[in-house]
Amino acid sequence: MKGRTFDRPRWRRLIRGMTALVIGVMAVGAASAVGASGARVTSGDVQAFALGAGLDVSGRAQMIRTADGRTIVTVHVEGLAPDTAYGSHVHQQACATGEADGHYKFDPAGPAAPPNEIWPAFTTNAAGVGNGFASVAGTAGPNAVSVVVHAPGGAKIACADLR
Ligand SMILES: [Cu+2]
Repeated sequence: MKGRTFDRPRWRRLIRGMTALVIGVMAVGAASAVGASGARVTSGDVQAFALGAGLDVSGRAQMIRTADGRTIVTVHVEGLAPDTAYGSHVHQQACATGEADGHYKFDPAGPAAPPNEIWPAFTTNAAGVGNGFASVAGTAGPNAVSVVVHAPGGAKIACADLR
C-alpha cells in the first residue's frame, strides 16, 4: 500500500506563516485599543450563562487600563430583577471556559476581595437595570478577561468577554 508522504518542511512553513499572521493581527488589535491618553480599553456584550438562560439579559462591560496605572471597570446590565443587589467580578477565563472560572486577582496569593480583585457590583433600579463600577490601583494583567454577574444567591447568571 502506498502512503502519502508527509511533507514536513511545507507544514512548518505554513505554521510559521499562520503564527506570524496571528501575531500581526493581535498587534494591530492591541494598537487600536490604545486611546490618545495611552489608556487600553477592552469591552464586550453581556450575555446570559446557561444557568441564567431564562433571563433575557443584555448589556455591556468595559475595562480601562489607564496610562497612570489604574483599572476601571464598568458594567451595564438590563433585564434583571428590580431593586436587587447583584454581585459582579472580573474573572480570569473567557465566559465559555468553565463559566469564566474564578476571580481575577492582581496577586494570585493575595486576598479574595478588593482591591486585590475587581468587583463592579451593583443594585438594579425599578426597571431591572443595573450599572456597576469599580476603580482600583494597578494595571490588570492579561488574564483579566471577563466580567461575571452573579445572582443574589451567588450563581453565575451572565458574562461579558473583554476583548
Ligand atoms: Cu464572580
